[in-house]
Amino acid sequence: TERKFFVGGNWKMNGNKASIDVIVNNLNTADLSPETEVVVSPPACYLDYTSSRVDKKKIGVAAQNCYKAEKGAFTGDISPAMIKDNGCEWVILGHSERRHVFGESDQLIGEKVAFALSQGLSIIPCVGEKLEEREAGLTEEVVFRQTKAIADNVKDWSKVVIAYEPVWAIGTGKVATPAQAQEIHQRLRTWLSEKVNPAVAQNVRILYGGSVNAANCKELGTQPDIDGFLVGGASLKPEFVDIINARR
Ligand code: G2H
Repeated sequence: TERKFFVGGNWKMNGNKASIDVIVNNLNTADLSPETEVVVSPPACYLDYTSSRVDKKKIGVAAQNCYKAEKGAFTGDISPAMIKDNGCEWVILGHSERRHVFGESDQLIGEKVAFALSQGLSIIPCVGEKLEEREAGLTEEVVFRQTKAIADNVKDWSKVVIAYEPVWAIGTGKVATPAQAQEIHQRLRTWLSEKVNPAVAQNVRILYGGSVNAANCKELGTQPDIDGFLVGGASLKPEFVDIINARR
């Protein structure tokens, strides 16, 4: 396929200027595969600090969330324009922690998708089932419902990289097997082919997320419908470089 491999580092609510210096210096000087598109995602208060330090030729920067309005009385939130003003091009939307810790709905995430795209950001919307949903045989129903709420709000798919992150595999050390991940990625691509169109399904990158590390990334990365990773815990460590280079 021609889909460029993509690895995002989602730092979540971790770190400080000193630890960001260590991560960024490591990435800037590392031998990163030019075949991989790399994005890191710091906490909102470090967007400027991070984007002004990464080597922009090799590394993009994403916010972890944003709101669906340009400005106004939305205490505690940030807008797409603010993300861009801090030198960043991307935003993660609908991460499972936004859904399940902060109660974001499919409806709200869809509105954020539409607004972030309209403001010129590229987006990494996330989908994924909870353990009880998987055990009840609802994985596809949940993933397709979440994806529909996103897809209904996308016109330009070149600005979208989807992340499939089964909630039971997030930060638990319990990674999906390559076969489990591939199965859902393939079904999601088929869904996109039928519900959006075949060209979008063929070209959109679908990342796997959930306890990806240096030890498991190679086998996951060889699956035909896995086009990269969204990495949490391991993106804070030097092994993030090995994950970026998983296909080498
Ligand atoms: C899933 C992932 C990053 P981790 O949330 O988005 O985190 O790799 O720590 O499971």
